[in-house]
Amino acid sequence: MAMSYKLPTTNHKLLKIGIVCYPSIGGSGIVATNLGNELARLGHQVHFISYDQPFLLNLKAPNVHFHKVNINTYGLFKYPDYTLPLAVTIEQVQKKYQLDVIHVHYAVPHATAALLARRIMRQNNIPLPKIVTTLHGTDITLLAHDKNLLEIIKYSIERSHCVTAVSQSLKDETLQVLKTDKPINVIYNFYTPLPPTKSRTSIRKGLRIRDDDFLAIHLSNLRPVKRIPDLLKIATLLKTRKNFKLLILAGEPFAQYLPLMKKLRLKNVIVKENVKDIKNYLNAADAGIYTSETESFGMGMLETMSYGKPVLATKTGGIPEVMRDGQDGFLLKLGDVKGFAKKLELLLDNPAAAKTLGQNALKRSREHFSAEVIVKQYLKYYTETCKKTVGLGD
Ligand code: GMT
Repeated sequence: MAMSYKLPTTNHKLLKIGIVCYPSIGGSGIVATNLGNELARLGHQVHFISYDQPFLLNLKAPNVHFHKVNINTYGLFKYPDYTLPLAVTIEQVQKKYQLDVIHVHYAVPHATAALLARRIMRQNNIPLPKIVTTLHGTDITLLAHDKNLLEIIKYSIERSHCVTAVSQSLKDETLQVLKTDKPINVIYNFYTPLPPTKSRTSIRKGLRIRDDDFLAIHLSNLRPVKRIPDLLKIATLLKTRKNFKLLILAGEPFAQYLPLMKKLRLKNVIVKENVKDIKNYLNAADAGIYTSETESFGMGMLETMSYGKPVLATKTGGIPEVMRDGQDGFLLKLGDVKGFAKKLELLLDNPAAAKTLGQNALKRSREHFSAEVIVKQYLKYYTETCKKTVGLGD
């Protein structure tokens, strides 16, 4: 498995780029951090701005800088505010480094803070950067349905110089929900699989499962949108298949689902929280399973595909843009737990078919969602599309 790629030669001038993202585990944090890491590898100066150091960030790498946003909790304010200290930190970084582009991940509060920072910069005669906003989903699929937030989301998107969405499905939904004609470019997410550091056998030993057990894996933050009860129902339907095991790698505490696990008397489900070496578990698994109500992209699916494993997922949001039904795995109707169980049985009974689907998935992940393919698109976007964008009126 080729895990890294040759540095592409680039004709672009070297840029100074700010990246504003959430630092914690989550698809958007992974994409933003890896994008910054890749840009730094290409020689661009990359300045991360966040309330904590993103967990995938290697500060010892050349061209990588991190600026922490300090949040004060004055007794005067009932609720600590992040937007204002973030805006001031962005302005201070700009004053010192004069960035060409500030690429924010999420419209609120990140684009809002960057736009406010830009107004302060103008006031203080500081050279102005372009603001690029990437939409990851929740801004639109959840927050924009809140009357208190809709207008600020719309403003932050419309006033950004350039906007990208991680799938066509998210772009369409954004245009429809915000009733805007703001140009939005689709740039898909990417993922670079890291080589495993432990063998399949040793990981399986640690999980107390056999080498010939069929291990389905699910990784997510367990938010309600992931429909964890559906996963548990699928595992219930497969109780009679003694060699079926489901591994849930939980980004957030699993405790809320323990009563259901107990009620369903599940013995074939293993849960691990806060796993850092996800690569070893993906490598040791046989397939991925994702029951989400919606996903603007579905990073967990891409991560699974990047390790050469087939994926079973709901046909919703941007997922069908990432994987193809019958080629990289199977797409199923939301809530069709019986359908999921049937397809898993099909894979259990046909290891050769599972292998072929997994190989297709790997090929697709490399051809469409690799750093090599996607980082170039962002660079082109920063240097060509955004360069031309004028008329923000701020
Ligand atoms: O909602 C989440 O699962 C977290 C969120 C995030 O910030 O990572 O995920 C959203 O962005 C990811 C990265 O672009 C996408 O892969 C996820 O599909 C998207 N989540 C939803 O749309 C629910």
